[in-house]
Amino acid sequence: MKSDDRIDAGNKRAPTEAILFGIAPTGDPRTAAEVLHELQQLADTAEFLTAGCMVQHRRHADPNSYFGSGKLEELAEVVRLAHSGAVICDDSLTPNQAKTIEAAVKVPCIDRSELILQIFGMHARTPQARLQVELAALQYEMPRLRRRWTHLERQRGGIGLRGGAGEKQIDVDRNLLRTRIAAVNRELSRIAQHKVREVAARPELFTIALVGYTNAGKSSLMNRLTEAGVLAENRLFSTLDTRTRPWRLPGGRTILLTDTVGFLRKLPHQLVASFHATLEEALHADLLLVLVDASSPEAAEQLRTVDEVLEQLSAGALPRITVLNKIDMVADRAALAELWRVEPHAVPISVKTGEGEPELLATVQSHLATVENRLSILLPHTAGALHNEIRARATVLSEFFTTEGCLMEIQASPAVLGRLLATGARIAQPDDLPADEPEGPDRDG
Ligand SMILES: Nc1nc2c(ncn2[C@@H]2O[C@H](COP(=O)(O)OP(=O)(O)OP(=O)(O)O)[C@@H](O)[C@H]2O)c(=O)[nH]1
Ligand SMILES: [Mg+2]
Repeated sequence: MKSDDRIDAGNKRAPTEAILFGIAPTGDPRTAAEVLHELQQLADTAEFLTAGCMVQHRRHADPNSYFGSGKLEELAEVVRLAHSGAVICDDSLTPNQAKTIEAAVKVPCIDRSELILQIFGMHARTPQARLQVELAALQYEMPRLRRRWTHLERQRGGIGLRGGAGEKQIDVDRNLLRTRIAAVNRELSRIAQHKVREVAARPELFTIALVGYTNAGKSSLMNRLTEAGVLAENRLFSTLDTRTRPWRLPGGRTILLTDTVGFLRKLPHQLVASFHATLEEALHADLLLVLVDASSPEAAEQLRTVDEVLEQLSAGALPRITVLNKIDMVADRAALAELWRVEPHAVPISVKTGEGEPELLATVQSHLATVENRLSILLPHTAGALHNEIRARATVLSEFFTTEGCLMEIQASPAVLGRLLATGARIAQPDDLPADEPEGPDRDG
């Protein structure tokens, strides 16, 4: 089998039945299906049918064959009895481990990295996402060329690789891969530069990035708040590119929301590197909303993974609000209480029912109040055109019309305040207040 066929999963094919396998620590009381629950979701998303799960309890994977030899024979027997078309490993395998497993089970062996690459290949929509997936797939291929050619040589009855046609072909392929990798990198950095210019040209709007484990409900929350129409579905990695949409707060202020690619435990390192640029854009945000699927039995572990990835991206210190989503589906109240103990300031919500949305809004607004400045300004009638802009970019705490213009108390970032003062507004003076209003402008809520 050519591994291109596996990575290019965009083509429709009849679902292949697969046996999932992995290792668990000695003494782990979970069933094989529980240990491999996430792998099964991934396999499902990649359109495989799970025909069975097998787990070996051991401390480390065998460096040559992943499973021990007895267990590997058992796996081969199960594959034979179930007539499975593939085996899928819960970890990333070395080319050598994959080769040994395929020789034993006699069907293609797909590892976690390859499975995730397939899913990314299926879901990539924008040119940037497609190139990022292609880059990751090319890098994944590079060390595996030898395995592919060993197969071909064996099929043709060759006598091994040394000096044979396969060896020459590996060199040719390796050069082709290198050339393509360089071209994709060039194209990606062109897109990245364009994005940097785009982000820099954005009006100084407060930006929030939605980050979190895959399937936590980031796109659903974005849709609910902005009516953005982003694809949200019960599959892993629905979103691969970064999308930014305006969120209009009550009162008319607009802040930007950025939806991002979901995180995952044991994400292939090629993909982490490729998607760095996408995430980097999001990580220029002023605030992170870290979404957690509170109904998942793995919620605490998923939150830890998110923390680790944020650390790796040097975004660990960004201000953040943790949001416990899918509260409508939480069955295990004790697990929820435990999450709360770890994240005492987390906001519980349900994007589905709308529960908790007002509290989330209030939390975001009170964060804004702590990081922005308040100022009383006078907007002279001659600068009346700025009025709508102020409403969109700043929180208007009060406003009051006088003969001079509009007297406003506003809260905004120093950049926005600076620009307003440079384009027609001025700082309000005590004598801007009408004589009968010595205490200050009326508050209108
Ligand atoms: N019951 C329930 N389901 C929800 C809630 N929020 C989201 N979902 C569902 O969870 C699934 C995943 O939602 P998405 O918004 O695609 O999740 P995501 O975090 O964007 O996922 P990726 O893009 O894959 O990283 C969808 O089927 C949603 O309908 C909620 O509050 N309650
Ligand atoms: Mg999404």
